[in-house]
Amino acid sequence: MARKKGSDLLVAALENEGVDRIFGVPGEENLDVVESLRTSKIKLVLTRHEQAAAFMAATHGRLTGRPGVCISTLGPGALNLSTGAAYALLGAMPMVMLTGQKAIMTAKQARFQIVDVIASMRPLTKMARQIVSPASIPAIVRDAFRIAMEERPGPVHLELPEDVAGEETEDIPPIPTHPIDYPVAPAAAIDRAAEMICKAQRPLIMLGAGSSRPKLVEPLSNFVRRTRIPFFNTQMGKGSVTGGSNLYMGTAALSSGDYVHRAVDHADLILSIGHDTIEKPPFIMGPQGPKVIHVGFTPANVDQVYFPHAEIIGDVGPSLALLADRIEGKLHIDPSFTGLRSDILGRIRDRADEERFPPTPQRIVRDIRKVMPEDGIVCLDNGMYKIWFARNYRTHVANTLLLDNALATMGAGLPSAMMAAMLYPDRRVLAVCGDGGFMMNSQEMETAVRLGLNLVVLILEDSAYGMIRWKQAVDSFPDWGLTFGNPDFVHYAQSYGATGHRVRKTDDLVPTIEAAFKDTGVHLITVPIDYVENTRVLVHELSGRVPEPA
Ligand SMILES: Cc1ncc(C[n+]2csc(CCOP(=O)(O)OP(=O)(O)O)c2C)c(N)n1
Ligand SMILES: [Mg+2]
Repeated sequence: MARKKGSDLLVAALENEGVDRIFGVPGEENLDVVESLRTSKIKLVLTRHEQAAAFMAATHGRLTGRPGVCISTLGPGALNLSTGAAYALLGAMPMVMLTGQKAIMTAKQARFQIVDVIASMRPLTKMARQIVSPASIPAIVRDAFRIAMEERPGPVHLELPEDVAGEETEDIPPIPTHPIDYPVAPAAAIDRAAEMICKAQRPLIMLGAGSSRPKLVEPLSNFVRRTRIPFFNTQMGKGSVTGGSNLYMGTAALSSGDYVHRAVDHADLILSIGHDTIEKPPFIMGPQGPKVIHVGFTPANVDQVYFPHAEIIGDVGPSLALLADRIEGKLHIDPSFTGLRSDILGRIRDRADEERFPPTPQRIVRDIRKVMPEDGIVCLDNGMYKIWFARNYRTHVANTLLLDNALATMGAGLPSAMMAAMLYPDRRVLAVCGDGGFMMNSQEMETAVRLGLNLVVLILEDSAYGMIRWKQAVDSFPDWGLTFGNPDFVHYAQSYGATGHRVRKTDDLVPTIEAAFKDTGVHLITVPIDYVENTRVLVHELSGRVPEPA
């Protein structure tokens, strides 16, 4: 029988899982793997930082349900994957991380570059394992992919030492894959929930992060269409229902006190679908308030602010279909939700047309919605603008506003948009970043240009870590220590071979983004942002302290 190296078995196992790209920065310990990749169907996509590779791989998992794969060397490279691991763990994104290691049978370089990577990955992953023999590779890889994909999805880590990668063994075939179906919730649980919903006067659906799983698009939309129950969503549940938009009550970008919470306060029962308590609470449960039914692949995590009264646990799609069978046509949805809805959405639209320069966040969100088709994908980094997008950006298609309300890390905006652009070359993809977050992974502009991606990056310039500066002001601290200078972003883009644009008047924003999309390649657009609205709306207006200024 032909002999194979450990790295050949690894790559064959990855091909067996349908992997088509691996993102990362190899080190010398990965060279056998690189050589095995050279003759495989899998592309090696070099990034300029491992963190970006992990963000891209995680986003692959988020958008497709199939783990993205990233690779790094030992020690320093592996540690650079950590933030991406945490991003995937908190965000429930399936991902497989492969890292190299010095040989385990010999120690010719003593302890040079060695850190206990497995130990560092353990709290950041669903599984972290060292591969100690080539013969175990097919089984370990299959197990890793299953664990990464199964509910609740997340990252796994495999460490492949240099000598195991290079060691020859018999050619062991990969383990065939098969689809896995989850059990459907038991009838008793569905009956109980149906009874509660039918008794309720003012039921309301909440779509949480888990409802954005790619396979739930159809079943969730059907459920809303059949039951006609009004719904709102958490930040990461945005867009998970298509159609039925006349039932959309808003997005909970804050935990309480926002306009959408009028609907929450009005409800006497909340059917909470896919809520994951890693998200900043979309509403606060207390001793009073609506009854809550949790629907999820896994039981609810009970927290001080989330302790459901009943649960439907099982495959969400078919379980909800059974629930709809029991309640369809039997509900009397309170008509006052309709009036409440137009009031909430009207408030959210406030100042979206304002002409002032620099533009307000509301205007920027409105303009972006204008240039993005329904299936266009907006990928946010983390900053103040995230709250505005979560509140104000209407989504009609699942996973068309990618934001991170879980780890809420800066630096993922550009890499996640690059991944979206690679997966959906025919759709418009826009990264929206603050001037702080963009600079945390801006080196990937080179990767984006090298890959020939069609991508537009919008930078919101306030020369500050704006969100922290805002919090500083809200907490009555003096304005101190949170501003910085920026490079000339137009020249910066050009130096990478991208096209740079600077928006100088508010009315230029739409045509500039539109022209960038009509052209091909990577475009970077910088626009200043007026953050006065942060305090005016999110503090004073919502707390009712300040009347509308003229
Ligand atoms: C990696 C990381 N570091 C720090 C933070 C804390 N943080 C949250 S928002 C923010 C400021 C973001 O600044 P910028 O990207 O310019 O966006 P802005 O709020 O100014 O629009 C900071 C420092 C974080 N979330 N992630
Ligand atoms: Mg900023």
